[in-house]
Amino acid sequence: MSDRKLKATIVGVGMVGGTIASNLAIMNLFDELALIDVVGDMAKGKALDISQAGPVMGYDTHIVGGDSWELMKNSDIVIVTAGVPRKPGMSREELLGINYRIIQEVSKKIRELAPNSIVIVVTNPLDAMTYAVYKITGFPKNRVLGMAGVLDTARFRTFLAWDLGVSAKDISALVLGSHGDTMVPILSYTTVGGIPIEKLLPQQKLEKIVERTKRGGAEVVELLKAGSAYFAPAASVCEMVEAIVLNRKRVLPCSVLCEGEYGINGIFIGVPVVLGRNGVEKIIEFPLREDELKALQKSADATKKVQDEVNALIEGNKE
Ligand code: TXD
Repeated sequence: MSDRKLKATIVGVGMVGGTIASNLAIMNLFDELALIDVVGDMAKGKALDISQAGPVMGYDTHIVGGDSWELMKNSDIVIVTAGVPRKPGMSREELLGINYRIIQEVSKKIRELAPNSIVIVVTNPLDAMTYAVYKITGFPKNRVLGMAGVLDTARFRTFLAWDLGVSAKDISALVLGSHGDTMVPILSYTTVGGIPIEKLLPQQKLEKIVERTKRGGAEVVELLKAGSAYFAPAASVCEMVEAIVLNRKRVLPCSVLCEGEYGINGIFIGVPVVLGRNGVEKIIEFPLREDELKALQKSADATKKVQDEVNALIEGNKE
């Protein structure tokens, strides 16, 4: 038997990162979890707290926390949730600049200390930050992916299930595109126990649900008053992690580098992929309805603009 230990690191253990850490411990996927945050004592405190839930919840994962980058050494999976959310009066460009600097530092450390890891990015603006990690680490494209589609799809499935009065488990759906206003819920391939959704709900109702899905994050933010959603985002990340670690070959929408698929080139955007031990094992390309394909390409155009800003930041940072 191999004595190789599986290790995951979470960089940024705020609301989303802390919840991911707790979930991963409960899921018993790793021998070791490392929690890194600029606020070192907070990361240490969360590591301690989650460890102490172990005897009750039935796990004995070794969990460490702090502000030292060394903690991530030799991780198999690195999850990046470090960043700041937008504050009132702050422009998206300002947020992009601040989070880019954080992502830049994190990416360099990943390259140095966890060179063989698979990186899952959560920080917003999601698709552009995933692109930044890809560029700065220099990792192959199968080892850098962003989480958004699983969350957006989970929200879509939840709303559909409520409307139909059925279990959300029986709703198979797909939300593609960028994590933002231009996301594309694919109605033509959404089914309820195998039945096409468009046969079960009138167009007007579906449009309302699509709109609510697009505002899914904002709706939670408005209610929480401080911060944004974290339970559903963390659960979504963990589903991706499980698919990779257990080599499940799950088909999930993730932000990955498209190179010609769906007519999109050189852009990180949400498309269906097969997730397994090698990370992104394959992008699944299938014929979309014309309006859906157009919406996906429009979403890619919007992402490209932000990605170009990232490119400018990368260029500006070269000595
Ligand atoms: O679908 C999605 N991808 C998203 C994305 C769903 C939910 C949240 N989404 C984004 O994730 C959100 O817009 C943020 O950019 C991140 C993290 O959200 P969270 O709600 O967890 O934010 P917090 O609670 O503010 O946590 C961020 C932590 C915080 O503890 C900081 O101290 C830390 O990041 N941080 C850092 N850690 C390490 N290194 C550096 N440089 C650093 N800077 C901040």
